[in-house]
Amino acid sequence: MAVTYRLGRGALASLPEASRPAVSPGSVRAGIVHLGLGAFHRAHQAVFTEDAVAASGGDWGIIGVAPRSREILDKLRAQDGLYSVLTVGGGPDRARTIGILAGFGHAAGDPYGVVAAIADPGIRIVSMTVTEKAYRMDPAGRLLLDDDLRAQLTGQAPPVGVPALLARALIRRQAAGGGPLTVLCCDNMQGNGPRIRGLVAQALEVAGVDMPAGVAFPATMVDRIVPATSADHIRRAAVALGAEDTVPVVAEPFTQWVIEDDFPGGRPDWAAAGAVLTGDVTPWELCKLRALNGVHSAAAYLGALAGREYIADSLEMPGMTGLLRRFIADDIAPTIEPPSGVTVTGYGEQSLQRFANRELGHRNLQVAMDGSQKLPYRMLAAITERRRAGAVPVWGALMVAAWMRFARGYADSGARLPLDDPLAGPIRDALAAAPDTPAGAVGALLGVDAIFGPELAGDAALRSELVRWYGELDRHGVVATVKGLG
Ligand code: CS2
Repeated sequence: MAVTYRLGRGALASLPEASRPAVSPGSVRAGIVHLGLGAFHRAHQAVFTEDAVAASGGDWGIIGVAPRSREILDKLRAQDGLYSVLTVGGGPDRARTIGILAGFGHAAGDPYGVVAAIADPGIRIVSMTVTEKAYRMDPAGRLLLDDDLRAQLTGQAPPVGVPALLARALIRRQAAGGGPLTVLCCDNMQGNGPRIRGLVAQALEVAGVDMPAGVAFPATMVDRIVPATSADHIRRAAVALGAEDTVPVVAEPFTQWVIEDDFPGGRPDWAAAGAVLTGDVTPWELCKLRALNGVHSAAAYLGALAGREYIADSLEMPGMTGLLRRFIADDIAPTIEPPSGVTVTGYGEQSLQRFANRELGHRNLQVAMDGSQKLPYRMLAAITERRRAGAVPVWGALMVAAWMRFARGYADSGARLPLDDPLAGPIRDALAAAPDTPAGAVGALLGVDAIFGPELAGDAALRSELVRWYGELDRHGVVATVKGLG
């Protein structure tokens, strides 16, 4: 199909009906400030919110805040805030335009503008998808305070980071008599709501104030696989949409959102858009973090070490799905009381099917990044629980050993692998100071306290299992090891 239009309000009438936004762009007043305007938010919460407003109304437009780069803002503004979601896999490509964005902010360039936006009484929800590392917390959930963060919290420096933005905005909102507010963390962390409550309370304490009344921090589980948009996705989005879009997002057909229903200032009718509103998110969170994300990370480290580019390639390695099934059944399932009507193995099976969606083009290296921040929720919590129950989680140990091999920075072929991780410095230092042997490397990495903590580092049975697997991977490589296990 010849593409003649550039996405923007003027092009909407020319798009096929099914590709137009469900709300009239610019007609919905803002009720939400969202920090983190990346692909995930635009393919997940923004879609749920647009559908909720289309179904039930409400002033729930989203002010999207980009934390650092302003490139996305410029591109979205050039398209009147419109972008498309390209759904791929399980049929022909489908593109849909989203028109729920009601304004923009830039945390790095105009932090006080963002603070003012959150303090506005029309805003009743501030949500976030900023990734684990942006919260600057240790494994126990305490703020990693340094002089820079202190200065941001006490108002001596602009509040450019997430903890300071939230704290300064709450202070300003309270001073202005702003009404109740919900802070909604949509990042992949266990107990994300309570964790962020603790973090914000600590940030406010440093700033010298108490947590204002009427602020809620519900937990939420978000789920949709949304890889980084490639040039090929941009091309396919243009074809499916019939208009050129410089910032489409690509996603799988599956989408799920489970939300603890605690919104003192009200909320969009997300249930009308298919979200589950519940009193307890925990069973869903645990399934998601361990039987989806944990397995995703495992496939990413093993695949990257074996030189595979995409998650779908990793799944196709002989023995891989069998091995991942054992990991789920033996080491993850015993740690989870699943939601009613769900089995962990069934949930895990669905995860494997979703990972096999080749159309997504999801790179192993994208899932592998930030391992130090992801591993604790995705693998180490389950391993700790199995060890406390007296079991040795053999497959879990293999997956952690695969991360350890990945952290060395080399694939089995000897090709370099990038260690894109906020703790890359300490990880490299620890490895450089230890002998390059399985016991040396495992010991060095277990000693990185910000990842493993004393309980796992002091566990002799776990350590020997890690050393054994590290040695296996070292001697035989991932391909042969996985082949023999599946
Ligand atoms: C992935 C997640 O990049 C990663 O670490 O495991 O982003 C995953 O695709 C989503 O959590 C799925 O909801």
